[in-house]
Amino acid sequence: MKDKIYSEPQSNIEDFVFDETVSQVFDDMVDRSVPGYRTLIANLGPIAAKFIMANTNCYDLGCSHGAAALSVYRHLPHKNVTIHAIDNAKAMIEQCNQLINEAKADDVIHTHISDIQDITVVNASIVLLNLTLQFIPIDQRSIVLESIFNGLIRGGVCVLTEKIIMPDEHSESLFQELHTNFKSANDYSDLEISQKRKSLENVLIRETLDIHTIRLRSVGFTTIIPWFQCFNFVSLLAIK
Ligand code: GEK
Repeated sequence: MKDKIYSEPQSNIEDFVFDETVSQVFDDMVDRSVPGYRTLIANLGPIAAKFIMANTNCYDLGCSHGAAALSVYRHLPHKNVTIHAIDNAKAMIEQCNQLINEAKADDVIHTHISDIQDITVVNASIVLLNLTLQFIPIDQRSIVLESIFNGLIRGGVCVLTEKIIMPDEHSESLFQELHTNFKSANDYSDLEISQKRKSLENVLIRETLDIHTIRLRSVGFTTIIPWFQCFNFVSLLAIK
């Protein structure tokens, strides 16, 4: 279904929530809003295949419709793995369950409706935070990453994808403009772009790449490798 949520003028723009309305159009929304989303998803599977260890867990935190979990599933070298796909939005998990069912992946991918701040990561070889940490309050982010680090086995990886803010005004406005152009080219009107931006203002809180890297180091990750960037969307491999 095509995303038309912000196509009509709204007198009062409320904070963005991942509800039933968003879930219905999510696949179209993310594809038309996140430059490189398909590349990200397509490569999470092959990345996971390099790190996955038998008899461990893989976590997809903030899984939405499970695109990342399914990409991992499709590249599993063996089935001795459990993939936990977790999201606190019921509507997202319901759609995720349907797609997992269609892929006949129910034996491997287990879904959970939960806040990622309330889960304990255990015996993990891979933890995916694909565009999710940006929705966690800044003062909680270290706690989430610390718990991921503690739950990873040695050699395990946390893949962190974020929309970042650039450290200087010039590159920030350049990337804002390029991102806006990307959305316009994907058939979003100026009204849709500005209303969506307003609704995300207090919900999606961006930080610089430096801050993310420093935080990952501070919780214990020693090897941090940027593997993807398109404008202000960046993905890092943080290896334990
Ligand atoms: C993908 N990873 O397609 N606990 C659990 N889930 C949360 C929380 C939280 N505290 N906060 C937000 N979410 C996906 C895309 S979308 C990115 C991730 C975007 C969930 C929220 O419900 C939504 O499903 C997801 O994180 C963010 O690879 O919409 O920009």
